[in-house]
Amino acid sequence: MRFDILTIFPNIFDSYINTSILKRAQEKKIIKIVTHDIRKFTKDKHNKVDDLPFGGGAGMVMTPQPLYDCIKHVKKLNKGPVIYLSPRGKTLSQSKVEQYSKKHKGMILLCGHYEGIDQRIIDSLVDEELSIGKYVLTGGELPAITVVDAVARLLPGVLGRAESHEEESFSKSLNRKKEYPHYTRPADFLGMKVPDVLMSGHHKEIAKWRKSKLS
Ligand code: 4GS
Repeated sequence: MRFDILTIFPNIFDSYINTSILKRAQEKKIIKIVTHDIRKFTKDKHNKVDDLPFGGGAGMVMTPQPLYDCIKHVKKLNKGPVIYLSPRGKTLSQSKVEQYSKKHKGMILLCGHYEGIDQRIIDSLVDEELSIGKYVLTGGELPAITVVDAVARLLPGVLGRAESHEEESFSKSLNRKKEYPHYTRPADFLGMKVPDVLMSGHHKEIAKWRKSKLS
């Protein structure tokens, strides 16, 4: 699956996408992640990406021309939906993440800054507005990384047995509930003991206990 990320801060992504599981997924060619610097598509001499809001008020708005040219350029490389990360969008959930991972060969993720982007870009080129939660961030970069990470880990071959997504919070197999608690060695840590049933070897009892701990 191909992810194209449109941002005015492409360097934000360097560390996260080139570490651990996303790094290995790219090496294995299961995913491709390409960042695009929106500022490179400016045409004015000061490379301005923002401007004052019509109607007045505080803050700046991302100006349409660089966004328009950048999105048009990326649409030639990626046939997936253009998704604008914004608190106005529908909130992301694990079932939505599963849909993206199954339905699409690619996604184009547009990161906003300041007060947001000119509405005419949303009306003409954005397929979907998506929020990662009901709070406000300084930019859409963390939401974009969140979407890439959540979708990529569901693609076949990305996770090994050690990081399996068979039984985890919000998975179908756990009826979309929060998962049960986990323990590892030592059996006694500073006097805090591991529940006896997990040490018993009774697989049926362990499954029953884990089910009882779902919420
Ligand atoms: C979110 C969010 C967000 C909104 C970007 C203010 C800068 C900021 N994007 N889910 N302008 N929550 N975006 O807070 O997606």
